[in-house]
Amino acid sequence: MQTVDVLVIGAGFAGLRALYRFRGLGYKVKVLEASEDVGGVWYHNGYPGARCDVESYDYSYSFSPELEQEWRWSERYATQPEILRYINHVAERFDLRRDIQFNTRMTNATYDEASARWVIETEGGETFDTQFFMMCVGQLSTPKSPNYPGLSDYKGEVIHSGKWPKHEVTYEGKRVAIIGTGSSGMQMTPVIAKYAKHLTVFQRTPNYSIPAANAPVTDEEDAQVKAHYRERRDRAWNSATGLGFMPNKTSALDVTPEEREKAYEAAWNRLGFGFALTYYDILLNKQANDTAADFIRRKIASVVNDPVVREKLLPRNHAFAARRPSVDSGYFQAFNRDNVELADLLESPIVEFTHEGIRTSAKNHVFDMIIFATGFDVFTGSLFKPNIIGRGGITLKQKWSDGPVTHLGVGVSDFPNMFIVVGPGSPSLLSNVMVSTEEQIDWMAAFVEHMKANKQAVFEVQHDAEKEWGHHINERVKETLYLSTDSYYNGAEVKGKPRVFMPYSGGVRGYRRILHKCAAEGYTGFSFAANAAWLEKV
Ligand code: N01
Repeated sequence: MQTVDVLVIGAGFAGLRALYRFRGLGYKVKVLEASEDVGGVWYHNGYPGARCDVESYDYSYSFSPELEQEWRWSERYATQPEILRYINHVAERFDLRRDIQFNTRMTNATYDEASARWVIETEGGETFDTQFFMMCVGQLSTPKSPNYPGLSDYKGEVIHSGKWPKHEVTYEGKRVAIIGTGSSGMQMTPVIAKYAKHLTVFQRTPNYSIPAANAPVTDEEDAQVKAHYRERRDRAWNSATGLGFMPNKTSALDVTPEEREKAYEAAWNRLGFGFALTYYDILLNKQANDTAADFIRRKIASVVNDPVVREKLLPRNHAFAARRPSVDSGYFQAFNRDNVELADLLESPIVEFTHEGIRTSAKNHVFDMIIFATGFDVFTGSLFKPNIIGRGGITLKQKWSDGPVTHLGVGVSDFPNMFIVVGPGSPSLLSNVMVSTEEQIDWMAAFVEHMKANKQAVFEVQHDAEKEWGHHINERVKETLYLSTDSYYNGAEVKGKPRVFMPYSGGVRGYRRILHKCAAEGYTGFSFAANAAWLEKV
């Protein structure tokens, strides 16, 4: 059995950051990673066209000014290989690999009440004993593939976007299917379209998307960002989304249609996700939202030639950004190619897979390769994979049977000394997740330092605090349009999943203030103890 102070699960952006921070404070840290290398989702999502839809300079670590200065991003939105190179660079530069154990999947984590420590077991039969236990497993890391009748009969290649093979995948001369039109499907479509003999995109829900307006980063731009990096970070930390866009105080309904058109046009051509912040109430008021949605529909319509395909691609059944919109590079234009076909699943659902392809209610499709871009079991998928057993033998799955409950998205009652990073209850997927990751980990490190200074060995979330935070999450989301549609924010992506809104919609800046207030007031909502004996009394 190995004994450590902090055991971290996952060697993606969050796990590496946790290792760096806690090791720097003198704690003995170990990271367990199921895969053979660092990178988390960026290791697995190697599909063609994969790139970040947050600008490179903002989707990067802020903890080291030297790292900021020496790393040179080549494009405004970095591709997956470039992000993976960055993660590897960080791992090397800060000598992180020596504390990461690869090819090691955690299967069980059990809180031992007598010692007030966690016992972690792995698939390979190893055991670790740790005081603190951190889940850094991401939110989009358990791929979800529909289980169609006949799937196992299909003789061609089947690939999931979130578990892209490491061998080279070629499309030349092939008939390819993509199922799903979320960010992954939309990113890969124009790239695969260029090479495949024929590409069929199966769409269930038309999705909003904003052009990436990607471009190479010039030396001048790079120097400009690097000369003012702190100010840029400050803007990100103090913005609602962590993307650095400052709140616009104007309502979309308080300007003339001409002014609005001009503002949307400017944002469309330059801002990526910032488009959603053209007016402060786009995500708060349906009428305001309609103005943005209508603008996007007109933009989509203007680039698709075929009137029937055009109509099918227009998102109409949900408010813009109430589900995660995409940032694309030529998705809609790809349907103007002769070799690209849109298959509308609402009109003609999939009946079954056959040995040579897919049969819908309309026709038989023959494919050499089928790609599932069907998303993930979001937020809880990877938290439920291992068996996490807290106080009194309760499992995390049991505890969250009606949906996740947390205090501040940091910890869970009955699971002492366990941290969850950018999981449910935190801004997470509603923010630039890099900002939220660093914010939480630094806060957790200060929290543990506080415990050490006060000679406390155990923390636990108070039940009332957890209830209050859940109430606050629900109150904040009611101010928005997020509840107006089904989405993975509210558990609709997996049949039978509890339908609760999981991330915190109060914004990065607001969340940050709440975390800091909690710390300033002596970590309200948490109980502390010097040893395990107190647990009997709680
Ligand atoms: O997954 P999704 P994703 N039959 O869940 C469809 C991040 N990301 O991998 O909407 C047919 O968004 C489903 O249809 P519907 C980003 O946060 C970031 O694309 O359920 N179709 C939908 O169209 C993103 O939001 C980047 O009706 C089925 C699609 O599959 C998140 O990851 C890049 C189906 C799934 O869309 C997930 O994106 C890529 C079925 N049975 C991803 N089941 C960056 O740029 C599902 N679908 C950083």
